[in-house]
Amino acid sequence: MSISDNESMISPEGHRSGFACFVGRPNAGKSTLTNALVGSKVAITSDKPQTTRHAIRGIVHRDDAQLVIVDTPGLHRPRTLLGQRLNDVVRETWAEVDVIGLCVPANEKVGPGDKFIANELSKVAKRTPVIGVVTKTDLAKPEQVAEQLVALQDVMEFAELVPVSAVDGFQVNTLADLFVARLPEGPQLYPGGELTDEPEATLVAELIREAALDGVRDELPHSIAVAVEEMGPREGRDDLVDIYAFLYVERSSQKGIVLGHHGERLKKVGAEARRHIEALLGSKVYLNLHIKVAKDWQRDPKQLRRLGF
Ligand SMILES: Nc1nc2c(ncn2[C@@H]2O[C@H](COP(=O)(O)OP(=O)(O)OP(=O)(O)O)[C@@H](O)[C@H]2O)c(=O)[nH]1
Ligand SMILES: [Mg+2]
Repeated sequence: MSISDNESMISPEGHRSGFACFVGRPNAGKSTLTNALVGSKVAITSDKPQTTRHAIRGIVHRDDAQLVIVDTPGLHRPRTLLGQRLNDVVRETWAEVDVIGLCVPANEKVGPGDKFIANELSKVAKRTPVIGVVTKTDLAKPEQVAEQLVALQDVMEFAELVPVSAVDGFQVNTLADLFVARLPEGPQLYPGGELTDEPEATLVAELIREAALDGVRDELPHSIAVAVEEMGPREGRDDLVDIYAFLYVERSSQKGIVLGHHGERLKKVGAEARRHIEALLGSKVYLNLHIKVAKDWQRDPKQLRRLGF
């Protein structure tokens, strides 16, 4: 076998690889779309704004390409230090990828938030192609989708515009094709079958946070953070993983809400999270979940650092 044959095994002729990121205002459907593209839940989702708090990589494996999707936090007007940090993550991410997808929901008018982001992206677009992605088409009438595509043409010059639905799968593969077409030729970046490079403990903490977000309102979703303190197989058992995690809130009044009457709410959150964690780890899980007050952590650099921001 010649050297060139050998090389072509590592990186077959025409094989592409690289990074695409989703940006958009909170709740635009970026994480749900990331999961739909990857075909597995790598990012948590919720109807609360600012669910995503770091750049999450999801990997799409195809015969012709390896596409790494980077899901980012929703870009927003920051009111806390955490908010500023999240926005920084978005800008750092879009500066590094091969192609950007700007997500705007089909069922909401193009607003100042979308225009603000588009305006910033216009500066990046000279270097990096930006694809306009109209999300959640299943929630809009076809006329509304068409109107949204037209409205988006006014906010910036896109390399492409595509309507998709992560829920019914409409054009999800088309979007993958559009991304892949803009990746450079190159070999696989991740081993076959790897869907994300998120550490297991992070995925677990996120699943707990997702369960905790369900049913809370107003400021509380923003105040919740979760950290896994300890995680490992129970001694002498290969079918049971022990997980000790802290659920942080910012004020003691919030602690009561998360706990619920006689701790009922927290129990439900734990049970729901455990179901998802067991599916993720493929084993039984004992989850020990404790609430802690970390006063105003969203505004405190020291506490933010401790929580990984
Ligand atoms: N019907 C429908 N709902 C969707 C679709 N995509 C997302 N959603 C819903 O929209 C809400 C927000 O979705 P996310 O994927 O968490 O949004 P996001 O843009 O990642 O939000 P942040 O992380 O806060 O920036 C959730 O309730 C999703 O279930 C879709 O294609 N169709
Ligand atoms: Mg998200």
